[in-house]
Amino acid sequence: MSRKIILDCDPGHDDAVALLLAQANPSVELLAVTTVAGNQSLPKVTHNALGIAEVAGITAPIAAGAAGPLVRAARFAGEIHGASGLDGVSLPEPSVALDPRHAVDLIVELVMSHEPGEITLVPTGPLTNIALAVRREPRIVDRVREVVLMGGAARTGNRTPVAEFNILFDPEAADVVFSAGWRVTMAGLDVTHQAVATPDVARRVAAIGGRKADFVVELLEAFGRAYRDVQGFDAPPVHDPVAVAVVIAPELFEIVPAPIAVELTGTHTTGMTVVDLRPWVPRDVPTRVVLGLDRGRFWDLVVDAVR
Ligand SMILES: [Ca+2]
Repeated sequence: MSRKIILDCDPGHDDAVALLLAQANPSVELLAVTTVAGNQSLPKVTHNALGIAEVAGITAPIAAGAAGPLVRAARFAGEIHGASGLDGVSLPEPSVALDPRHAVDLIVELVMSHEPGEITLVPTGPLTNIALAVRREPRIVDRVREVVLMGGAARTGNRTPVAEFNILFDPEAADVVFSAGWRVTMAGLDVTHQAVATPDVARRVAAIGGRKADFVVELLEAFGRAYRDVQGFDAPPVHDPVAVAVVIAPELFEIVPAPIAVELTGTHTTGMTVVDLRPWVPRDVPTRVVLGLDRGRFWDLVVDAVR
């Protein structure tokens, strides 16, 4: 039986791969795509989502959400994703129309109109929309099956020594989501930095041919350049599809229950996800951290999705 998901994203090169995977893999059913400011401004990431939907053949509703963090000023990720949020990639003009509903309303509507435990939320951007949905309709906490998110880090950050971009962009929203009491599975940098797209991945995708494959090859090249220039990676870590893959095939991942708190007031640690991995700490908590993956089989999922 396929798992119903709502993908909340800020495309973004790696969000694009997450969307392709979610649309094509038969183990998940994409109910809606919602957008949030993060990698770039809300109009830009929403435009990108519509263009990606065109390439990926997504027919689910696409709705725009929060234009900025709950409390703080927005700081986009232009150095990685460029001025458009998807630099270096040729995007078709979208023919699908944006859904008129606000993303937060759409999330609440879908979760409340499905059976409890049916819908999994998969956020791959800042957690603003998800936090707002919890505030707007607290009953979604008991109805959502699980939140599987890309964000955070148990060990090393990227925006700061300890903070990952999505969480640092809106730490107050992340705090709401991590402390709500529903099951949260955090696929952060600990695992996504292992999900690197080495040249053999690009070669496999290129060999498929066609519009979708060309799009992904272009996207991996642009992402590769940015990660080489800015963070010194030989091959780019493709973060966001990891969260989708955790829903599709959890057996490919090392997932450990652990208490997770979001640092809001640290002098040097704001936006850090504090993951308690001390062995004697009780593990009967609703939060889990993903620490490892079967890299080969992860890329098999992505390559199959493109095919
Ligand atoms: Ca993202």
